[in-house]
Amino acid sequence: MLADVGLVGYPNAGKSTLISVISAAKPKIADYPFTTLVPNLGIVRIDAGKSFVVADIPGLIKGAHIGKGLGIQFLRHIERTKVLVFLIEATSENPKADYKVLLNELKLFNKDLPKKPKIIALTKVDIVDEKTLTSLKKISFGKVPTFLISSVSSAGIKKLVAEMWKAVSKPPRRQG
Ligand SMILES: Nc1nc2c(ncn2[C@@H]2O[C@H](COP(=O)(O)OP(=O)(O)O)[C@@H](O)[C@H]2O)c(=O)[nH]1
Ligand SMILES: [Mg+2]
Repeated sequence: MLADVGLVGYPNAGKSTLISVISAAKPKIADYPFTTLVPNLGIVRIDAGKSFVVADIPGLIKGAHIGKGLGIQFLRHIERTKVLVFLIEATSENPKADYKVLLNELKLFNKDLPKKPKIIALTKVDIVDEKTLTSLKKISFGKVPTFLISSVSSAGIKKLVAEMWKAVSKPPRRQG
């Protein structure tokens, strides 16, 4: 599998649904964890000649790097993607803590993984109340560009895809 963008996040974060709205792929979607047993690939078309491949990396949970859940067999796939998009549910009690756990899992698997260009998407904003939304808008994940999205209402999706394209099409940093 060769994808430009890898979607990482807890089971149920909305990875497969996002792929289904930004590409022509129709992955399996369900409201229970571990629906996705194989990475889904989708081609995102921006314009003529402008497209990239996105993959959802299933089953990342705490302990994935030592084989918990189903994450470990997929972590290998992320090693070959150029950009990582972290999907975190907007309804989470603590999105920052979730991000830390996810990032740490990647790091424990391969210390170079967190060095890849990163984007954060806070998902399912259609189901959070106005007050939560206001506080979510203020969360900062350091320098990592962050988007509030909903695959149901389409909120933020265009901006997220534009950022993905920007990161994918950027020439790699020159070594040494
Ligand atoms: N309300 C709402 N539900 C969503 C959204 N995205 C995904 N879901 C639901 O969340 C559940 C898990 O979605 P899925 O894409 O399978 O998550 P995955 O495990 O990360 O691939 C499903 O019931 C989806 O319908 C969204 O933007 N808004
Ligand atoms: Mg899935």
